[in-house]
Amino acid sequence: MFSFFKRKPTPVTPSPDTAPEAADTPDTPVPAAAEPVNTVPEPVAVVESTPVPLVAAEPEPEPAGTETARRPSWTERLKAGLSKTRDKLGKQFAGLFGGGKIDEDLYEELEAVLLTADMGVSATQHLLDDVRKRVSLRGLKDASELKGALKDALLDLIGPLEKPLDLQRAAPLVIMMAGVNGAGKTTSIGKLAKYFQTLDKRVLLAAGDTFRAAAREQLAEWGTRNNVTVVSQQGGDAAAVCYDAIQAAIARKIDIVLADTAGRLPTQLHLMEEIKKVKRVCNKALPDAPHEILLVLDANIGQNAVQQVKAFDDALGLTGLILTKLDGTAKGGAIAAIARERPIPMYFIGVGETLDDLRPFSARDYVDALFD
Ligand SMILES: Nc1nc2c(ncn2[C@@H]2O[C@H](COP(=O)(O)OP(=O)(O)O)[C@@H](O)[C@H]2O)c(=O)[nH]1
Ligand SMILES: [Mg+2]
Repeated sequence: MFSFFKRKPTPVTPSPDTAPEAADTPDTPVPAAAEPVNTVPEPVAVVESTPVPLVAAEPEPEPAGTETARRPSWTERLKAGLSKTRDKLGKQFAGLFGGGKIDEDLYEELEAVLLTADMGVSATQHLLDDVRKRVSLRGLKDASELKGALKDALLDLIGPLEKPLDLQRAAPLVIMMAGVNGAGKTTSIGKLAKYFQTLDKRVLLAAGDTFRAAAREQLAEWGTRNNVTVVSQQGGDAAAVCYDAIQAAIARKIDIVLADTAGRLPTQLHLMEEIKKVKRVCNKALPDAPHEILLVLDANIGQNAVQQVKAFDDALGLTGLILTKLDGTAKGGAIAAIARERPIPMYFIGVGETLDDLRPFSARDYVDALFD
């Protein structure tokens, strides 16, 4: 049986059953409302911060005093987060949009600017063609009018990436993370746990990065901070952990399971097989699970993100993306490259390391933060 512990996971007696096999067998019965079952070979621990129902995150305290003590709003943080990209683009745009004639030289300069923001060749070409059309349709003559046309073109390009995550369509809704090491998977899970709690959702975390003890501890830490349960296992199999987490979520009427996974490169085929197995086993624990497979991308890799998106999508069938660390890079244009080459919904973007620095992606806010 599972054991439920306060904070410190303690091993429980292992069963002779071998869960990875059991979980991987097509005929494995899936209990409708599972008692947590001992289907794993290794000790399983559920770290429970508190047995009371999950509480919605507390509203940010408004410090008494002046307006200046106020925590910056999301729009302000988004703007600050995108400041590197904006500064880089802005300086160049200032020259471009300053005035003068719209001519071929100007288009060439614009092309160079878009490429340096890591938009990639295809998106850059697309944007240039679109801007040319808008310029001719609107009869624009002066370079100062180009900015509006470019903003509109960019908004049209990245707009389709904006899609709300449908949290209602299953309970528990199982969200599996994927991505390379250090992309921000575990941190994003911590942030999302809090974000979903503010929407009155009951959240459970699955410590599916079983390769490193530190990864388990890191997730347990996020669990404690957010007051949510973390299902983890010492050593062993990510698929088994996720299987058990889903069973526990069903039994406890949890709304959302966030499953962490170990980092991997898409070229590491054995590791890609391992994550495919996690996906299959989730599906055995609950039909249609995982409902979401999110690739977490570090914005610092710029347009190389496109290759990662394609490779993970081909292997796993991604349902969405999370772009982290936009605050540390001037390569924020990568979103345009993704929109052009593999338009998978960009559910969330991250602009910092605190709990509140991950929010749903808004194409309009993004374009405004880049240009204004
Ligand atoms: N500046 C910044 N750092 C981030 C962001 N998201 C994650 N990180 C940091 O990136 C590092 C790796 O994150 P982690 O979640 O452990 O990556 P994982 O290996 O994919 O699980 C940590 O130091 C995080 O604090 C972000 O949006 N902005
Ligand atoms: Mg991690």
